[in-house]
Amino acid sequence: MHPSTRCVHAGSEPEKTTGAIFPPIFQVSTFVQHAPGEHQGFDYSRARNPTRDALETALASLEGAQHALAFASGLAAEQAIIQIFPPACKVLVCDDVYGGTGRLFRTLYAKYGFEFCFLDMSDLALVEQEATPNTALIWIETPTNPTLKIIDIAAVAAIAKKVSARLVVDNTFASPLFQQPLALGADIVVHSTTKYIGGHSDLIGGAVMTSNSALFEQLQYIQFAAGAVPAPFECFLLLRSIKTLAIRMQQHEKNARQVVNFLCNHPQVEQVFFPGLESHPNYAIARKQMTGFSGMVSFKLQGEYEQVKIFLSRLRIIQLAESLGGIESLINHPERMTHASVPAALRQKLGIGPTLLRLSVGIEEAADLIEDLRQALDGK
Ligand code: P1T
Repeated sequence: MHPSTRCVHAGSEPEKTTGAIFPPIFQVSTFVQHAPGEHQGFDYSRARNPTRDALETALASLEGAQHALAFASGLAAEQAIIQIFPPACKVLVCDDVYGGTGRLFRTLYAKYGFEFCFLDMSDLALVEQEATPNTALIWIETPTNPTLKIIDIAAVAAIAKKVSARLVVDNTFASPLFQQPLALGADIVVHSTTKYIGGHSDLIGGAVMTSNSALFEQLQYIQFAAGAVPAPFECFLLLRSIKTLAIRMQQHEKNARQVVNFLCNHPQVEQVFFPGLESHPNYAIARKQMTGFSGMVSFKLQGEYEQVKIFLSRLRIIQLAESLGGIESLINHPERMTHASVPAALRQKLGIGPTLLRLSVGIEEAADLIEDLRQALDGK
């Protein structure tokens, strides 16, 4: 089935008792039992809820996975994954991860003895070198946040296999529409559903997908036992959002290409980062493993932070805010916002400096976005 059709129908079986076209919001905490322990598959909403079931069916379908689990946030989903692994194991993490992911690992999990090793995984030789036999987990985000490097998923999966490590791919930036990491050899996919899957900047959510039943059972137990589950209303909103994911992604990408073209030709713009540019250093891999490049674009302005601040203050349509993947265009200053928790030396190495901006191109008319950028850059 084509992904667009799956988006519309996955998890949306008509409701059994009434024939309602898609599942309602089961806004309940508990379910009546006929006798102790005898019920219809649902006993308490932390364990299972029909609206969440429907969402999880849709999420699995999107990633071509056997199983999916929904969480209260992207970071809650990440935390569930980390909890599968024994403390004191080595974890390779791509250096350009979302600031909050790095913070979760550095400040909350390192103290349990996990050895987190942050490295540039677009350099496969480095991954080979660091993937020693005590490596239990390799964690990548591709495209990376915020410099949009591309990591070769199939190649890293092969390295992981050699040392019997699990490979996790954070697929938030590409969305399941444009990249399918499980088919490329990843064991687990994680998403912040707050972003493209939710798509409307109106909820916080996370998801984990896998086709490995043993991993799924462990993750499901953690979801139940630790309890970071989304509310039924959030599940409903996500199900509703998924129906338009394909069409939104096409528009994000179309707009991003036009915005990139404008930025590349503006004298105030020093450098543009977009995996769909032939000049991008990882363009060949992007072409190989992605079917689209989504709406994320980063760029460096000429000058100093003061000029960047003026530029940001002049924007009228594009809003300065954290997050991404919503229908409205958002701009972010990674150094001072999303990646402020990254150690300064690493930020410098990654090029997350005072003039770097990250733009999440929305689904507005591209000409309006370009005009907004133009007037803010030109000051007239
Ligand atoms: O915010 P939350 O739903 O918990 O998701 C965390 C997360 C995980 N992975 C990636 C790639 C992310 O970008 C995020 C959250 N990112 C932002 C808030 C941001 O502006 O980059």
